[in-house]
Amino acid sequence: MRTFTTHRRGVLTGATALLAASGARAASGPTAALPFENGERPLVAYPQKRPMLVLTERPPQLETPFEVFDHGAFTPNDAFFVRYHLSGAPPRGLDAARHRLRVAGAVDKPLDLGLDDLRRDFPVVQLAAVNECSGNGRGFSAPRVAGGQLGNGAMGSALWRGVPLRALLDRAGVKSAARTVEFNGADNPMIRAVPDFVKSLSLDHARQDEVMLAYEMNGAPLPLLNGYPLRLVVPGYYGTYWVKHLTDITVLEQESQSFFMQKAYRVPDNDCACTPAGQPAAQTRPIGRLNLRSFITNVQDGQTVPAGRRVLVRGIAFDGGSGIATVEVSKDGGRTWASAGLGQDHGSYGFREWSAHVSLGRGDHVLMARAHSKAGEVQPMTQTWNPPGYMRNVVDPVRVRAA
Ligand SMILES: Nc1nc2c(c(=O)[nH]1)N[C@H]1C(S)=C(S)[C@@H](COP(=O)(O)O)O[C@H]1N2
Ligand SMILES: [Mo]
Repeated sequence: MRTFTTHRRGVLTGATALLAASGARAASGPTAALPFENGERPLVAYPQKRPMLVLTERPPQLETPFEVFDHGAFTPNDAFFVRYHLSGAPPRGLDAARHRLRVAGAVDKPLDLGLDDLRRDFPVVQLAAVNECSGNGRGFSAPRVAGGQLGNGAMGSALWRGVPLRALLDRAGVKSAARTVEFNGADNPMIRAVPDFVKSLSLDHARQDEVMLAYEMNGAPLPLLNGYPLRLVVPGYYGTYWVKHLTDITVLEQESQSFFMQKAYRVPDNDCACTPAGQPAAQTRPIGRLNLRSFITNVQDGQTVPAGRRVLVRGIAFDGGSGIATVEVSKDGGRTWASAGLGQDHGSYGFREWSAHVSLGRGDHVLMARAHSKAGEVQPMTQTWNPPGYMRNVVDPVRVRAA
């Protein structure tokens, strides 16, 4: 039996066995139902996690129970969603004390650093940022699309702490012909035919202030399943770029040829990143910034609320980094809107809480929230379509009965 060690917390004995056993438990244990066909999911507690909705066991893909988002602007580590591609993930035997990060390729001075070196020799940055999977909400796609049938629990906001990527690139001395920076983690394919999970950023993007290598999340070491002991954090961008268990940074003089840049995680190359329903895209580009979204978190679809009294409606909103300007709430399915109050500003990359009061007469009503970004965008009332079901951000109806 192998063991995992976790930084500062000692040895997590038998985490591998636990990962296997949790699969066995899933067959008969508690479940949660997502509101679409085949939406029943086992609720299982993996190591360092509370019970989460299991999409796949091998590799573990876990969704956050939606009610967690009603408890504040930060998603607790033990409830933060988990996404992996390669069946052997998470990698075994990770140990912060022995972990190495290499910076190589088109640089003057390749680096080979331990986490102690990162903490001692480089500046510290800390930032709240939303990590959202491109396919968050894919299960609601209409017409439906292939891929993990996710509800809205493949997102989370955390306070990330680490080292600015630019500081490492500067230390290594990037050559003048360099254009791209590639990132690889400790998880590897089990067979040669499967491509490794490698992602890239343009050199210009990699050098932006907010891009960091994080070793802490919400004041604690990263949970194993969220990238322990070191991950890339790309604020404002979809989670696919946030490479976990980071071991290798390679500076290139050309574009990355990785499967996960050239073939996967691409969207139609037009303004709406969309195609007519059911049709493929003629041209695609790598997915980029997070779409503007908002969610009502304290009232559920189908719920009964008191009639003729003030009812609190609250939730969260975020976008790709401009920040939230306003959130509006409708109690009549989008015919009229009223401004919500915004909660504390944790920076333009994090969740922004909001709340409003509505008063409802007896009968059926449709509540909605709609965010406006500081970049001047507004959430759409109808959802466009794309083949992989990425970037969902439509205003969602919450049907309630006042009684
Ligand atoms: N090493 C590694 N990093 C990875 C992935 C992966 O499969 N392996 N998946 C990516 C994708 S698609 C997403 S959405 C995020 C999810 O981060 P989380 O599991 O910490 O929530 O991790 C990204 N980083
Ligand atoms: Mo993802």
